[in-house]
Amino acid sequence: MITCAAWAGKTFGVFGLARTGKSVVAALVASGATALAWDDSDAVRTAFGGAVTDLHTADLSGLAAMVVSPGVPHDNPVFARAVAAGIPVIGDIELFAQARSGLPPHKVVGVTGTNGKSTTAALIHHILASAGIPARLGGNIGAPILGEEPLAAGGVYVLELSSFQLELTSSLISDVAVLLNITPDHLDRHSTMAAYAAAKGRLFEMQIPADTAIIGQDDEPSRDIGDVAVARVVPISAVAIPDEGVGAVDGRLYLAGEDIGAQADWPTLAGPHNAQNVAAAVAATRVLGVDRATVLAALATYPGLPHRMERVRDLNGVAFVNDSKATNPTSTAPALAAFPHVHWIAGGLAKTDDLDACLPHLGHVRAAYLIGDAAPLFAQLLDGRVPVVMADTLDRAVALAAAAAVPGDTVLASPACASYDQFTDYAARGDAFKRQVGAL
Ligand code: UMA
Ligand code: ADP
Repeated sequence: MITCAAWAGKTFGVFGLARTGKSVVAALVASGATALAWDDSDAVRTAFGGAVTDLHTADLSGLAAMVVSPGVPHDNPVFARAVAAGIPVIGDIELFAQARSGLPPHKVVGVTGTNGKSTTAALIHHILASAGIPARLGGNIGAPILGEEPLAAGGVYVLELSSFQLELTSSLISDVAVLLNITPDHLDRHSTMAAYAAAKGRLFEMQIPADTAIIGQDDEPSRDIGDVAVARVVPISAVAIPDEGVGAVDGRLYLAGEDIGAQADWPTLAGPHNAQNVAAAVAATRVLGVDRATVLAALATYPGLPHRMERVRDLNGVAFVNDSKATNPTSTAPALAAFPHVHWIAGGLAKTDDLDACLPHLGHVRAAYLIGDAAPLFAQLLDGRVPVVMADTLDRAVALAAAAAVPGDTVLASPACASYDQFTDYAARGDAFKRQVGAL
């Protein structure tokens, strides 16, 4: 666990008691601070087990800060109450930033972007580990960073950072900051693309001149962030060879214009979306001093992450692929493109009112099996383009798709939607898919 002497004797509000909140309470208490903990859900408060304080009614004056979980929307009254009481509203990443001065000398890599954050952060961590550099992987990937053990001197903390976390962070200086891409997502929370892009841009605003910014060039909102105040900006692209940056063309990757290898040699990193992730990870680890041969060898041994194009089972010549982490149309598009004959399980809580990013790849889709809230909307959007089956639930979708698939086909769960209408999160949805496929 990461603790901080400066928190001792202070009192903090901790709002939200799921993964983030629990790690925050533990780190504060272990540092000698008092944590006034609250969660709006009765069930979560009960599961938490410890003492709770209703932060909607408690006197907040004198608190050192209100530490809010990233999933709590900003219209929750706790934000206005904290502001009215004159106390800062922060997140667990800001607490980590505060704790850094007490940690042995280290570096931080911050990774953000709409899609590919987890893959890129995990790949950077894997390359560093392959190079023998002590490293920790935490943040939005599902491992709150305060819950991790501190690293010895010379270590690197690799943080996956969501826009929600960045909005609650004001002093995280990333030695290397990575922005992969910005496409429409989370617009229920951020209301406009400009506001969403601004949240991601904070990662670079917090940097100092000695730091490095690695910035995706393949979409306009990301390119717009390129004008940052650091000495070194490394451009990355999945489709072009940027001068002095890392980019891909026709399945080959180039570092400052020099050919460094073929994607075909990196089995878990196929597809143009992964070319972007690899470019970012190569750029980041080269900046951190890992030699080229070690980087290349590590790309070939990267094991991949669950719920991202995860091949679950081959049954009678039919492949079953769990891509539950694809929670918006842009992240589903590369999955549809990757397989020639797809029985596509899609739906859940829609994040956009279109499927535009997926439309170019519908030629690969034999049928769409629609589940959850978005099923009627998606049925309308796909009408006349591919056969549509209203499956309603994931288990029916798996059964119907498996019955229809013939050898050579792929049953792909890549929902292009959030999961919260039917599951606790994308991982629970992916686990359910794997269980149902296992039972076929
Ligand atoms: N809550 C309230 N009041 C509210 C809203 C929520 O009390 O008005 C409570 C809920 O009852 C719940 C807690 O707040 O107990 C939820 O907090 P949370 O959603 O932040 O849950 P955590 O388990 O702490 O997970 C968070 C991230 N969740 C979100 O950003 C939504 C996790 O990212 C992250 O892995 C984890 O911290 C550790 O850093 C998940 C995610 O979906 C994977 N992220 C989004 C994404 O990747 O697209 C951004
Ligand atoms: P994040 O952590 O940002 O949600 P992940 O690495 O978990 O991203 O990948 C989620 C899904 O997004 C994957 O299943 C894949 O289909 C898609 N994806 C991954 N990387 C990219 C990228 N660079 N651009 C677009 N889509 C991507």
